[in-house]
Amino acid sequence: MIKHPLRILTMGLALTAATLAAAAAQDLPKMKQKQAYKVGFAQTESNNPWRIAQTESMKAEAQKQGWQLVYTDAAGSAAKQVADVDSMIAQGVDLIFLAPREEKPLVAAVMKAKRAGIPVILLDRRVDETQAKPGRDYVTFIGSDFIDQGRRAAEWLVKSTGGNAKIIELQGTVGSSPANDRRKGFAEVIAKNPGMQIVASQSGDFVRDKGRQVMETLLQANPQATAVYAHNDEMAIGALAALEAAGRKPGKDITVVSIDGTRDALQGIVDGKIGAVVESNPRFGPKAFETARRYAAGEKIDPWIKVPDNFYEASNAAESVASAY
Ligand code: GZL
Repeated sequence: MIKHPLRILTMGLALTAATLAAAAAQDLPKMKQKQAYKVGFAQTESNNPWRIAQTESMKAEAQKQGWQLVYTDAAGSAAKQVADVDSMIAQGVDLIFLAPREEKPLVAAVMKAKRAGIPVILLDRRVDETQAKPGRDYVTFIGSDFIDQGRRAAEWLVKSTGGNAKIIELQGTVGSSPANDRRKGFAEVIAKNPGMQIVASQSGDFVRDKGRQVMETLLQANPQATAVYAHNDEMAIGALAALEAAGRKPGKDITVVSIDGTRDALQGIVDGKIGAVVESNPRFGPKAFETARRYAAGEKIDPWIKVPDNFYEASNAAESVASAY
């Protein structure tokens, strides 16, 4: 008997739910204590300085600790990142560090590793916590408070514009926790200031040239804009090119605020083109490996190990350019 497509879909969803529930019921995999480990690091992509700095930090720490690192680069594909985690499971790594590109698709990778008895530590980005939880499905999330980053960017913008601005927002990767939460934190503060208005908001995927293209389009449609909020520095730098090509003078007739702390962005502050940058520290290596070792030793690990972030503006950017990435 041919099953109706809807029936097949319903069965599929039921199976997924059942699989998730079964995995959730299992205990968090342990990590045997050894002198050195074989660990995986599943990176999202290497298309901007932030991602490259994160990878360099992980590779340097693996070298320093004498651990074997199985590194993969998903080249911007959540599906490939899930497959990359599959390959690490097949290689029998002791633990997986995962920077989940997007919140929902990467839940599958976390649960597959758990079912295979391999602990996962999330770095940098979160997965959907209604489906996978720290302390139950993965060890912990090590990363910044992206909602607070959005709030800090908005608070600075309110102060620097006297509470009056028409804002173009350049969002990060669609479905990623930094994009979702930076938007949420920023909007929360803007909503409390009647003179502040987000006139347009669109994703530039955290990429410089997409940021430039999106800025060009949104600026044409919103010539009245007086401020730009970029979810990362690469899109902010791209936005500067679009603004100047349109005859605008960033830092004079339009205020730009961003997040990350790359060398180009800090130089942009020194040059007076970018107003402020909220740091999002990419150098996870030491804390990631220390946490794995603590977990292996049987220590209780907090569900969120929060990474502290600096704040850069005209008063302190110059002194940090040399050490930036
Ligand atoms: C933030 C990180 C973001 C950066 C971007 O922790 O996930 O991804 O802000 C990067 O520059 O692409």
